[in-house]
Amino acid sequence: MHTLRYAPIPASFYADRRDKLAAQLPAGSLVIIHANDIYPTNADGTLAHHQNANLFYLTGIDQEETVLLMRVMDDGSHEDTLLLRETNEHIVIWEGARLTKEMATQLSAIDDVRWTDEYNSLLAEWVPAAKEIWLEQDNHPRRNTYVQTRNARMEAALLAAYPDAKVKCLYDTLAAMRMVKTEEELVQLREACRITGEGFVEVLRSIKPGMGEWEMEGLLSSAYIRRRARKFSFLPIIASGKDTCVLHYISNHKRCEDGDLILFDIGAEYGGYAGDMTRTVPANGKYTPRQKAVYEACLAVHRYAFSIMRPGLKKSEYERLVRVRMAAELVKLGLLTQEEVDAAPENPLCVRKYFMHGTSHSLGIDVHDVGPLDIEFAENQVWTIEPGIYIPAENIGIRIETDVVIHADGAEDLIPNAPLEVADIEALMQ
Ligand SMILES: [Mn+2]
Repeated sequence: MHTLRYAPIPASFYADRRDKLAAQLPAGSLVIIHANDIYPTNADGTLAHHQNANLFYLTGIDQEETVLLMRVMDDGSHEDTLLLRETNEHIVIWEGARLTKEMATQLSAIDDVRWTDEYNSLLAEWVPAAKEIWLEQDNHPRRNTYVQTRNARMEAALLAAYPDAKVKCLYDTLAAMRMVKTEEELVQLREACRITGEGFVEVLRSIKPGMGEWEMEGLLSSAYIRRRARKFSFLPIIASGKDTCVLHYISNHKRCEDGDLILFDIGAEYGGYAGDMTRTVPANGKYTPRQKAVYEACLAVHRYAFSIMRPGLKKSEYERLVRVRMAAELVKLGLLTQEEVDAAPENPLCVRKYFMHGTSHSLGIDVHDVGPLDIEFAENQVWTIEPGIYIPAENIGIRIETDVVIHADGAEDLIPNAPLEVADIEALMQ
């Protein structure tokens, strides 16, 4: 297989995922999952294709117009069919290489691969025979979109053609599966995280006052893509000075100045999996005493969060414990008074004045991965840990983020190659 930039997960993983999904669906179920659309820009332009995460999770196929159909039979077995956009020698010349049926079988372990022109005739045969139609409806709790996705459009078309079809939503079942990573997925995530950290350290050595945030973005892009990342896993935040306090600053248009902090919230995407890391460093290679004090307070909270993350702890309880610890640090920094904290010592929401976001989100194929907002931590989940302290009046915004996998005895750092300690960062920048 020489068509991919990355080493793919073995096809047995995808067969196993489909077995596990089918085992949770009643006999007579028909699963239909489409690729994401390629979104238009203007004229004949398009955005890059970004595969539907659930389709990728069940097939490993990263190509537009792909469809997965699964039929759960009366004996509990399942018959899987993959529909691919047709390719031939003529299409290859005009549009570039697409997967052949043989390549798709190698990647997905699905033997029955056909071209997409069979879609409607297969539905005509299989929809009326199915008891339930299980569709990919993205119900992420923070989803916010006014664009109809390809899966939503195909659902509307299906219901128009088959008004009696009993439609069910796959979201919760697939979210529960995707929350817990397999060994094969951890291989991809470890590589995404390795690239994320290693590329950052390469760039860190060349930073100096006067450098443009965009120049650092360019160097990082090179450092990641040279290591076989496809791209950044999300729009990179490279924020100097006052913009370290802007949580989603992405214009990266300023030159950093002597005395500034620079906040990097960045990640590489490898093999369809996302890294997500934040480091906050001094433009001139040395923190001021105040910057250092705030940094070390944030790092203390980061290390505390890391130390308590373990199976069985509820996410909401973890966030509360982190707020308690953060409150103590903010009092030491003179940002909160003890009286403010004592008003609600068990859950000091007053910390939100300086730390206004959550400490952790799940990570996987998506940067903000699937799963309920409140959940119990469990083995083989992958989470970020990213406390921050933002003081706009002092042009100090500090966030320290790593990614971890949870084991029976606690969290393992997936980005150990990027420095955390003040002394280590300053040494690398000399
Ligand atoms: Mn994050």
